[in-house]
Amino acid sequence: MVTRELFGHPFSSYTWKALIALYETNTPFEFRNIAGDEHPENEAAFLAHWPVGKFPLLVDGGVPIMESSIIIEHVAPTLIPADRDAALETRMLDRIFDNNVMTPVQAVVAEHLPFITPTPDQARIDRARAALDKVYPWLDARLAGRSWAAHEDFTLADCAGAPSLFYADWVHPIPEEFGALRGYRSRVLARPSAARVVDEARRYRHLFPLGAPDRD
Ligand SMILES: N[C@@H](CCC(=O)N[C@@H](CS)C(=O)NCC(=O)O)C(=O)O
Repeated sequence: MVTRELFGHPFSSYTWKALIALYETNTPFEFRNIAGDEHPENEAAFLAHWPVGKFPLLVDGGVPIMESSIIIEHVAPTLIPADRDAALETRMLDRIFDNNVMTPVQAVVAEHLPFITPTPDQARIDRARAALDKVYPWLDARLAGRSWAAHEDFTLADCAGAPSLFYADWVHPIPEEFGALRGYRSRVLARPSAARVVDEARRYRHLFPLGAPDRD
């Protein structure tokens, strides 16, 4: 019997992060889609567990678990290396992808969503783009010579790297000169677990408020 339910939106970056870990580890679960009005009962159940309304949310045997990184630690502990130093590096890169890539990406996207920001604030957009311009060279240097973000194997950090870089390149293209970062983005998105979430979300691309590019 499936006791794990993941509430999320198929086009949401943080939902992708949790889904990648679940697919990567072949963990059985039921996906409860909260997209639009497709399944109103899912949204009601989700908000009953987590009134804050941030997704994804895992409900495991009736117990709600919030925050994508914690969901991954809960369902897929093998995606954290056993070695302490490697585990710290994995968690650090996970935080960097979320806080220094995905957060500015979300800030730019929010400025293009009229129901969040009726009057786009160009200064806020410029600050978020400048934050991406600072982190791209750092990531490029950090990823040079590596297959995966934090370790020789695919980890939690790559679950965060795939969605954050997918959307970052749509919002603020990664310059050609950052070959290691661009190569990592292609590699992590070709990983079957990541390619699957990208494919499953194709029918939602019209929702991307800056206009989805005709690639990926
Ligand atoms: N720190 C959270 C971030 C989750 C998050 O920002 N999710 C977005 C969707 S990708 C969301 O819930 N947006 C709706 C909202 O903020 O109300 C995590 O890692 O799970």
